[in-house]
Amino acid sequence: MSLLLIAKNRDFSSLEKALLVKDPNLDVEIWPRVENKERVHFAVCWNHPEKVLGNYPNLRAVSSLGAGVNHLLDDESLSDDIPICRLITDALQDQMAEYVLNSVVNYRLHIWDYYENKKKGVWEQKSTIPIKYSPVGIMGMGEMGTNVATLLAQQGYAVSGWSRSKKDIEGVTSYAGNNELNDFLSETKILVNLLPLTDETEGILDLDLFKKLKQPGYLINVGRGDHLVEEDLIYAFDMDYLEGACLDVFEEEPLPNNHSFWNRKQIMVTPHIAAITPAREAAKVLVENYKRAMSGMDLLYEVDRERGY
Ligand code: NDP
Ligand code: OXD
Repeated sequence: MSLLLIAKNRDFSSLEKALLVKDPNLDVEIWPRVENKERVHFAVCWNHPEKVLGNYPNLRAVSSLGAGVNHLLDDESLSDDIPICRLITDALQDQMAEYVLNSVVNYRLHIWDYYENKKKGVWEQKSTIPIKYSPVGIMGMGEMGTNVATLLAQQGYAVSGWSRSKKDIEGVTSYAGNNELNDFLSETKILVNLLPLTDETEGILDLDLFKKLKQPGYLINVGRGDHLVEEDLIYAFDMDYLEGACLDVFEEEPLPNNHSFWNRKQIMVTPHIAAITPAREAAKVLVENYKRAMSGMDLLYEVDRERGY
């Protein structure tokens, strides 16, 4: 029985090492050099080639190498009866909270304007936007969103969260379902997207939604690129619905060299790095789920295929 790591353009050496430290008896294979396809019982995938999973007839479970699983649910070669799980760790949650908090603070302090001014030798003081004028709304109150909301609330921000079901989190106002989306948006100045990508959420970040924020709003997209209607972001700047955006995820990754986002002053681009699990922590969860799958137990962080997350 083997555990297979599959990704395009990824160096798996530290993860392979960490998996073997965790369990020296594990048989780890790295795609595309697979000795025996029949022996592959557990696959760990990130940005994997289309239909590759159909090559392994004895798969018992598949894990994402991250929190998102849209790449696995979209893979038609993966049969419906194979359980899919996610990789959630404290490190992933903490990094996400740190990334969002930093993005919020950079916005309030106009850090990106100072960065531009430094290139031109311009000394111009701007008033920092007070916390009380910076209510944050988080779309998606799951493993990531809850941690982000808690940290921001502890820092003194007015925080609200939007999800399918109501939440009870200290210092956080909860809105649930489509009926409460408009109320949530009207309370929000800084919008953080931490939804999973599903049929329901694809394209949710559009002009109509930006229009409903406290204006001008600010967008932090750390969910998926396909949540955002890219041309609507530009219209939203032109119409002053939004004054800026910090984007970590894009429709096409890497973001193409000629993409207009690179030259937009209002947009901060980071290369999908908001949260990346360190190999040692990832190995703990992967080995646990591998063992569970081999012995027919329920998996940690198993995905509900019907819901799509
Ligand atoms: P979870 O599955 O734990 O949480 C998803 C949340 O979204 C839940 O609160 C859920 O509501 C809510 N939700 C789902 N569908 C809807 C909908 N139609 N309407 C309203 N709310 C909805 O996901 P995670 O928090 O672990 O991760 C979220 C996403 O963040 C990932 O899917 C991934 O795309 C992205 N991500 C990005 C990273 C990066 O580095 N940029 C790193 C990690 C994650 P409910 O609670 O009611 O079910
Ligand atoms: C994830 C990601 O889903 O890094 O974990 O995007």
